[in-house]
Amino acid sequence: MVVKLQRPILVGGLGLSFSLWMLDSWHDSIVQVGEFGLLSALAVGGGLWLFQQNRPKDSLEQLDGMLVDRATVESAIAKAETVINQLAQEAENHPALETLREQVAQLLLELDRQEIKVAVTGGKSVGKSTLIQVLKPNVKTQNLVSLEETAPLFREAGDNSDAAILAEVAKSDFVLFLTNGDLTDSEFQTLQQLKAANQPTMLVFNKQDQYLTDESASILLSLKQRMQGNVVATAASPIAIKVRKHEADGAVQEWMEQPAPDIQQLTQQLGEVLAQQGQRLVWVTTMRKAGLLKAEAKNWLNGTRRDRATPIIEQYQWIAAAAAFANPVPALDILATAAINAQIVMDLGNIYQQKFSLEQAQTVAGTMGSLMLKLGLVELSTKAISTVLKSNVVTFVAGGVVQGVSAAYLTRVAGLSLVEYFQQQEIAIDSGTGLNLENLRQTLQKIFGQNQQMAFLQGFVKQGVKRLLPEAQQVELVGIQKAVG
Ligand SMILES: Nc1nc2c(ncn2[C@@H]2O[C@H](COP(=O)(O)OP(=O)(O)OP(=O)(O)O)[C@@H](O)[C@H]2O)c(=O)[nH]1
Ligand SMILES: [Mg+2]
Repeated sequence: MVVKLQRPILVGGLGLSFSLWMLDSWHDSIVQVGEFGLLSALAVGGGLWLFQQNRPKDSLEQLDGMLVDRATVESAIAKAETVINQLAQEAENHPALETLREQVAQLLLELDRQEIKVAVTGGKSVGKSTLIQVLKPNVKTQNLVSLEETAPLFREAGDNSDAAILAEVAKSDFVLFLTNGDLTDSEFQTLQQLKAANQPTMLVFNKQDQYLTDESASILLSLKQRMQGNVVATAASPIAIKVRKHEADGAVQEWMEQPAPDIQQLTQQLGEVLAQQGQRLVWVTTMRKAGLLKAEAKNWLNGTRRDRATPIIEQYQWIAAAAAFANPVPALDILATAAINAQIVMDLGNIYQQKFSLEQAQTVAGTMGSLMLKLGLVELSTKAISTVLKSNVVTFVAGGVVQGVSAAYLTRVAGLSLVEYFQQQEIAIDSGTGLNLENLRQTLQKIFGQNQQMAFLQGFVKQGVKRLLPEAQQVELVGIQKAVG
């Protein structure tokens, strides 16, 4: 639905005056805003932005599935580089560019790295140090192999030092994950995490000598079932056993004897993996690092784009507010239409390298408007805003204030949703049909939820009222607020 505005609207207040002319219709409006800087001065605090990193795809079950060839890794590095170049294009002097580029160069060198890094990790006292000690002389391959122990995992519940340890682990090419029996929940979750991050891992059931033979066999079996293979049992330092010797003369001698470490299975399997797959393990690591680098570059890029998108959203927010205030229309569908127009879609799309024709932008705007209506967002926010207004501020203000503030609020939600939506789109949309409705709907609901907190709404309403009401009423308003608060 389109509302014709018959005359230019002049909105003033508190010296924050700005004028705007909306010609023709809400959709194809030509807008001029004076004192644009004032609009951006209305910076709304951070924390509203959600940083979403690309999550790794469901990992493949077996080591074989994780392994990649050189060309695949090279193309992953190239993709990271593309994002970095895009950042350079959009923010020439971005402070992160130098280190990002260094990292690319580093990754290219990494492709030919000869040394294979094996991380030995697990909970406290599972035998990491002991295992490394006995394993070192036994790992013989043509590649150099380093065995590095991490700090113990799972020290305290909810301990975030685990994240730092796992970040260290992520730099290694192969992981030996030690456990001393059936997996605890946190052990299992960490193993899943490693798998999801495409981190080749072998589960090592150490201290198997602490169990009876059939007991340890059944533990090994259950571990194998949970991990789908890739499990070995060891005893890096078996418990000393008492040896009793009966001499010919009837004397009995007793002494403690330290059995040799039982690590044959591990040495054999690890040796095989390293010898046969060493190079590919290095590539998998490089691939992971390329993915992280790309995500980091994307994050910077998104940050730069958000910095440019924010003032635009704010600009449109107050334009919508002023228009709805000056020409209050009670119907919710008109409010939805006022909140999001083709121009904001095009402006934000430009920032995110997603160019829309006017027609496509109109479709997107129309879709978003009707989504907001269907999802009940328009009704909900209008009600919430009028509640805030009544309880907090004034009852005597012109009816247009509710519409004005609601329109601003909806523009904000729509704008932020578009930003979030664009961020998730990997490739530019060349046609309006590229719009992912389901995705857009979810994003709208999410962003609406994030901006619905009472504290935020109250602040927002206050801002809106300040913008919309002339100075005289402001004074009264402050007085009433003081009396109420
Ligand atoms: N019975 C038995 N004890 C073992 C075995 N492996 C290690 N231990 C003992 O377990 C204890 C801890 O071993 P460490 O190698 O220090 O364990 P860790 O994981 O490095 O310990 P932190 O670094 O402190 O987390 C020592 O007393 C080892 O002798 C094993 O296979 N069987
Ligand atoms: Mg240790």
